[in-house]
Amino acid sequence: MDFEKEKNRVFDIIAKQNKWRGGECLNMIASENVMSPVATKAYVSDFMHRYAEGLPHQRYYQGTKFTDDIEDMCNDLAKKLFGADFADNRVISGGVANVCVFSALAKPGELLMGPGTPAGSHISHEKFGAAGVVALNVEHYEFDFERYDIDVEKTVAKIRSLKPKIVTLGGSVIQFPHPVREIRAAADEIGATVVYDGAHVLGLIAGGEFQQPLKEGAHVMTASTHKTFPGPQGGIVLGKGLDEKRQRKIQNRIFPGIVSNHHVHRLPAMAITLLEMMEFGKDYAKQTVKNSKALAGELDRLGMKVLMKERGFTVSHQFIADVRNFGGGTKVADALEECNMIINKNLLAFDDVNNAANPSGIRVGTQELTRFGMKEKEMKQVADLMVRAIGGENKEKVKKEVVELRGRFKEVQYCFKG
Ligand code: DSN
Repeated sequence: MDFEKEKNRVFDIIAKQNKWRGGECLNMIASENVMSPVATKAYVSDFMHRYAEGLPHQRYYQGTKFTDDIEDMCNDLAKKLFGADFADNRVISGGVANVCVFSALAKPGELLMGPGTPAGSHISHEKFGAAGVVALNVEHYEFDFERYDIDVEKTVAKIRSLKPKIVTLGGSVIQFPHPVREIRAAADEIGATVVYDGAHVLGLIAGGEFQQPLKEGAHVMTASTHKTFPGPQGGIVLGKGLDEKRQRKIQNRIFPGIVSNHHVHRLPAMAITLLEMMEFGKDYAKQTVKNSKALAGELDRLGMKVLMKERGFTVSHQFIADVRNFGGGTKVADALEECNMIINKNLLAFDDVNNAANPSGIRVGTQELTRFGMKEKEMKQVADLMVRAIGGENKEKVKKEVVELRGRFKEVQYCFKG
């Protein structure tokens, strides 16, 4: 093997990725974001070489006194920012957070209920995903197709009748607040735990621009830390009013249960992002939602069927559109990618979950465009470019305009400078 050549190949791939996704694309995957330059700087340190199994100050290896400091700092900042009395930053992704929490709060064979993937739940809430892997049974809530949302009344009746151990809210498609208070009231009747998957909206929650699940009654909030919350890739578990027993079970599931080392190098970047969100989160979250509404509205005006129009499309960072008229989600997502606009195809609530290869919809998120300073004016331009790309206009021409637009928004905003 020519090692020099292969080594250079690695750096060549990095350079291409940095140039393309990092500098020439309009990135609108609703689950991605960019860290600030200061958080990025904090990401690379000696911590990335180290181990720290167990809880701070109770580790199984030596050499962890500064890991304890940074992990304590992350947990304290997270509790403050999210109004939680319990925070654990050791889960290495939102999905892992869900496995830990679900397996801690219910035994094999017991029932978890949630909206279901076509209605927005993350795959980890499903029988074919993490919930099933830890041998839970799964039933879905009732869906109101007219409002395109959870049918609260019928769902509460179903919860009363099926008596699940865990009820989930939140997830991967979430344009409007979920009925946390109503589901908590039903959960209390049967002794179930309410788990809100805040992976997508964590940054909006931090900025006070979305529902506050823990205040509204969720016992636990799981999340990833890199979607609207623009931190390092990873996860978090937060709790409020959770009794000692359930808290300990969750912590035991994290370690020694499912996570061994918890990727301690992400903690300094997490601490910086928590601080940045305390300082700049409100403005960032507000503009993200404004941009999401503006982009959805303009796409709708230009002929795309954006869902939930009657309710104003969205009050989060994301919206979904039914693109069957344009050939379906796969065709549209591919056409956009050819013009450097990156979104994902998405199941809609009426889709068969087995139709994930070509679902009816697309999902679009505005958090990353917002981080780079784009506002409503640019959203109009983005909508125009999207519709032209899907409509079959010369791809090179559209792509050139995309690269030009992106080139004017290179610096991350809403963060510490220097
Ligand atoms: N499935 C991812 C998403 O919502 O995009 C999250 O893991």
